[in-house]
Amino acid sequence: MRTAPARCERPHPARAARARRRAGGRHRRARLRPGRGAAARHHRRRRLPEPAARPAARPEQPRRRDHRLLPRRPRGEQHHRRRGPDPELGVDGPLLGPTLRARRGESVRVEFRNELDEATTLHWHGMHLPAAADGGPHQPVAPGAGWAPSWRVRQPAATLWYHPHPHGATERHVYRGLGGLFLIDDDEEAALALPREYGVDDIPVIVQDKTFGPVGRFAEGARTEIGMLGSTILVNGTAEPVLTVRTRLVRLRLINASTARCYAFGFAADRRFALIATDGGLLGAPVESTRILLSPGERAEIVVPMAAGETAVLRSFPHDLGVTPTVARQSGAADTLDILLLRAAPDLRASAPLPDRLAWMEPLTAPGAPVTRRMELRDFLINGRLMDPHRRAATAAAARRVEGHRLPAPDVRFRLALRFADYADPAVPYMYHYHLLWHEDIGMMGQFVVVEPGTERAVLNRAHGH
Ligand SMILES: [Cu+2]
Repeated sequence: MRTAPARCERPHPARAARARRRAGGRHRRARLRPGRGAAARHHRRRRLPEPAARPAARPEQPRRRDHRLLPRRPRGEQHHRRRGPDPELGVDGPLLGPTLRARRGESVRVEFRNELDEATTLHWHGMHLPAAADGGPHQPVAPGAGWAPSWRVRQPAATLWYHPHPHGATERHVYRGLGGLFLIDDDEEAALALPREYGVDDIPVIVQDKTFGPVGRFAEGARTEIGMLGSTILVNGTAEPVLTVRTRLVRLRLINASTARCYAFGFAADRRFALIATDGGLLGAPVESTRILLSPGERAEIVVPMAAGETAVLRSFPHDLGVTPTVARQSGAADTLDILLLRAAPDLRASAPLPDRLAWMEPLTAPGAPVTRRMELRDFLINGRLMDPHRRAATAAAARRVEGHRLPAPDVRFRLALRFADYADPAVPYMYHYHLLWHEDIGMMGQFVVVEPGTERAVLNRAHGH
């Protein structure tokens, strides 16, 4: 069982906000530039902050943990009107929010008070939980009101995150800064020789692209076909960050928390790293790689070997989204972006070598008669339709979250096997949607309820007023 190291600090102290504004001024009209020369800019870089961690319960404590979360504008913001109408938003702080942690088997309760002046929600992206705790657009929390979902953690160790999911405004709320990490721990992961000291050799890397306006505020820029693309990369809320590495192996938990941009993460000179986990948690074994493509909402954990005194720049490289060169350019797929400079200390602490095997993965076998649903994603529509809060599909008993975020190439068909094993609730739906958040806001979203086997027809008839 781990707790937060004492040296954790808030992700965005006033210092970071000032740094962002400075960066914003400098980057305002900057074109996206290739990452070369990053090493020469060390002196201008700022230490990568990691969000403060709220630890999981200790084994001797009751296995239950309460968290309070307050999405809000930064305090005193009303005194700074002339900076512009759209301040950044944060959860318990000026930007982003604390890292929540829970162990498998632990009960979590989150007390959430909305201190914004508009309705929002908090959605637990990737969490296996009852629909009523999901924080989708069906659970808006009015300004000044509260919401207190609770659930038991019933999934393997993984890097998840939380973000708002208000109907039609998800992109804006995420872009302006609401969101944070939710790390799940379990015994299986804890038994492996992996770097896991938060903020020391286990580093959250929340990647977002922003456009800064003339007064250093996030500006909502023009949208391309996929949504807004920013020319300044922030990691954990900080521009041009540097991470001092003190161990031979460093684990990076990469989270694409951007609203539209995909990233193909990798290092200069094709430095190899080990991919150890993706959205659902640990892989069966580490996979040596030089690139990992993450579309919005996706996570991956990589372990990077470092030598004493050297530097390495985590970049995003041009990647193939299966679209025409013009669309690729408009979608940011042709960009090279510096994400994070890793600078190894002159003396590195030894790390245990990575284990050959990681998690045991339960094979997903199709049941005798699976229900097949066809989804066609085309022209901003799913199956030719926009989101309609009154239309639902019912699917038999209980949910495994849909984690199929990858932007599919046109005319590519693929099959996903989804298993629904618990949490039937005929009244409250789950969402499935594009994680290009602008597309989601304009209606590329659908909903389904999970019901006990055999009750599908009755539930649908009731929902549609028959
Ligand atoms: Cu999400």
